[in-house]
Amino acid sequence: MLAGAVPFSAERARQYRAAGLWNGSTFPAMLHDSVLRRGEHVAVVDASGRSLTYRQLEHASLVVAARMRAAGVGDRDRVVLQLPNVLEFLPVLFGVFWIGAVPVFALPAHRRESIAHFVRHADAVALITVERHLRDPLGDVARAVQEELRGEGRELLVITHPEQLMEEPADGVGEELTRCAAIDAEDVAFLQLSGGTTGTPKLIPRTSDDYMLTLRLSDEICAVDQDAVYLAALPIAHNFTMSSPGVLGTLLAGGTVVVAPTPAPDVCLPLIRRERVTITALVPPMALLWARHVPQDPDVLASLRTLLIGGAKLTDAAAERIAAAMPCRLQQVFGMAEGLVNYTRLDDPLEVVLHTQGRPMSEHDEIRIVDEQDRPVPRGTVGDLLTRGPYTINGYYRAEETNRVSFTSDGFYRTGDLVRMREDGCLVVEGRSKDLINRAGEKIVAAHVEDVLLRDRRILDVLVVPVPDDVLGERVVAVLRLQGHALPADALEPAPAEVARRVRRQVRDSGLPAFCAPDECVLAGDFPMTAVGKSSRRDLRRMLARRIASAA
Ligand code: J2J
Repeated sequence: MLAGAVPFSAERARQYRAAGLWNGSTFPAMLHDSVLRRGEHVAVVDASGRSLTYRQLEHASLVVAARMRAAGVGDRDRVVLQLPNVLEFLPVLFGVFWIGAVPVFALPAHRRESIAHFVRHADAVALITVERHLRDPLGDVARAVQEELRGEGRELLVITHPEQLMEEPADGVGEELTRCAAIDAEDVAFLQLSGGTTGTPKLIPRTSDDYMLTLRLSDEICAVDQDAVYLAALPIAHNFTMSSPGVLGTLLAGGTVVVAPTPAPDVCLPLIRRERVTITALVPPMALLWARHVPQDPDVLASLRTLLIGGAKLTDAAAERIAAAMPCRLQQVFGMAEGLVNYTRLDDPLEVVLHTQGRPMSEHDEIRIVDEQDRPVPRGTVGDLLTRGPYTINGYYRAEETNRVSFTSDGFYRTGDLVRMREDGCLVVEGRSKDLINRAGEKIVAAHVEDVLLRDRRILDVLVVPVPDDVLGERVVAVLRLQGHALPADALEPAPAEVARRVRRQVRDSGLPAFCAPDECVLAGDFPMTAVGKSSRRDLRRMLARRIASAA
């Protein structure tokens, strides 16, 4: 096992093997299987229409492997990938797998501090990125990180033209260079990043065996087969887009991956029509945006069968809005890069699809919902979600201290999510344990207030956050984006008195306790986003704190 990763206990590993959950498959083997079955089928196509068949994808990844190996990258070396959604993502990824190196998945939106942190923390030997993505000079960032490390006496190989890695050398790629590394499926295949909306991302070691299981289960639950055409709208590097069922689930099934440079509807809707996309995945704010831009022409979305929504809470009101607007079925996904993934099922009643975050993928997923003393709460009561299972990690990479608080002594991961389990076994996410607003001792679930407010069609989106208050401890602030009220992206301004009155009345009339009514309402241009496009409460709280400090 890669040093710094926490292995499964021998007993649990034995059970998972015996139950056939882990089957020894690896990523190069998975791709080769698909080549055998689907060699001439298009594996990946990008927005400009460039494409690779399965055979071409495998060949390109062998060229990448040979070039990486010739550059001195070898078995178990860590390689940070900061690649946007470009065609090269897949050949580079499989090339890195092929030589037994360990990719670390940075997101295009990560800034220099985070990239430097990943490189140092993983002790990476190489960083592969592009010169530019949208307006971001990722190449400059990479070279700045390289300089920084050089100052510490460390060399970092930086590659900013991944397409050059795919160029066939004039004298071919020697057989020796393209020999696949001997890969142990129970060892770490890559380091994924934690997606929490707080703090610096942690590194998550996932094994081939455990990840292959998530792909197989996801394909089955989402009905992804060789006819699937999956649109990667969110960043491919994110665990949701990568595996639920995502890009890798689609390649496992022998389908086609369509790569979109951004999830914006003006980019994605034409791609859906052109490539006859059957399935895609979005975070809730983006799904709400799509729902407002559904084209009149029914042909545009005619091929789309499934829209997966996950990554952050989809409130009931938002779910209803999206279901009413989108001409396809919805599937909610409540997943985490640490492992556990829950889905609503394709044959679930609409009520379940709209109002729950589904249930675990595997019957081997162990779920505990507990109170502050780690005692199980009665069914239906909100508590902290703990989990353990055949594809959930046992510890973050090189993080002994964090692991002591993030895992129980018997190996359950503390998700930090507040959930309740309904009688039918479905989970409902009520918030993050840290997101509770504590107003003079009254605990307020931000998502409940947001849900009530989203029922008003004039409100495009809303975040309810706490702001420190001398009297109350924390007061409740609703930050609103209003229909027909465009503001500059980073604007925050007090809402007109009549809007604030309406908002308070709406919360009180909803049956929520009176203390849930926002003490203050603020209008915003855009919400700050995390690297994958979830609305970031943490950044919004910071912005509000700055605004309050400058007003004082
Ligand atoms: C509420 N909160 C959710 C949901 C994630 C599939 C889908 C998403 C992710 C992901 C993923 C939520 N409702 N439907 O990896 O494979 C919040 C929870 C969770 C955290 C994990 C996948 N879906 N969340 O979002 O590692 O708080 O993974 O613990 O980025 O997002 O974030 P991340």
